[in-house]
Amino acid sequence: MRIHVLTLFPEVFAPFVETSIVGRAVEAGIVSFGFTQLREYTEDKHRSVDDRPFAGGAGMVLTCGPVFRAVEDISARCGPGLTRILLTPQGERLSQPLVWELSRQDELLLICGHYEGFDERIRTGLGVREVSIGDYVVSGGESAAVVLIDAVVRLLPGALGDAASVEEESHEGGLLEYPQYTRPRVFRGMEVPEVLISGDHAKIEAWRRAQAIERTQARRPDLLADDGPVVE
Ligand code: 6GU
Repeated sequence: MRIHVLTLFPEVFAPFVETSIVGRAVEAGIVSFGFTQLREYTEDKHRSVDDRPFAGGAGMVLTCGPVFRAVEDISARCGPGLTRILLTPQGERLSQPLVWELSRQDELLLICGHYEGFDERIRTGLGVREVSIGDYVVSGGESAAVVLIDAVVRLLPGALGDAASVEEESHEGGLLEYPQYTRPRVFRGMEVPEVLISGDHAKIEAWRRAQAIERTQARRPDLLADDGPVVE
């Protein structure tokens, strides 16, 4: 997979794409990145990317010109399967099914905005998919892009050492993950559940599933509603 990022702050991505799972995936050739400075597509002396909103209102708005020129230039250097994603709190909320879907694309272009928002024609005129990372506001699309990149890259074949670990994580199968323990068996009087030391694999599996369901019911009943997983 190749991931292009259009941003006013390309420098914030470096430590992230060089570290941990994402860093190893880059080294293994599973994913590669290209970062483009939006300001390189400005045409005025001040290299401005934003302007005051028509009819007034708070803050500044990202203008069409630099974004259109940059997206068109990047697209011309990409294959026909490039998926354009605009990171915005108004977008479709990122979920594990959406992350899986994005992980199956060959090439992504993540467009990060700053300031108060985008000129509406960026949404309507560029054929973008709008994605939000949750129901709260962060100041720029960069931190949202980092979340999306991390969630997608770890699903690429070979990115995680242990293939089984993806399926057992929280949100796979629509449930939160069961509780986990490691040594020591007793820590400050807190014991590891007996069943996990029993060696009875069927019993352990049943306990884990029951714990996952109980935990999901207690913390995130919304995940069990309607089209959620089948819980016996
Ligand atoms: Cl994608 N961008 C910004 N600025 N805030 C957000 C978001 C994105 N997703 C949730 N909040």
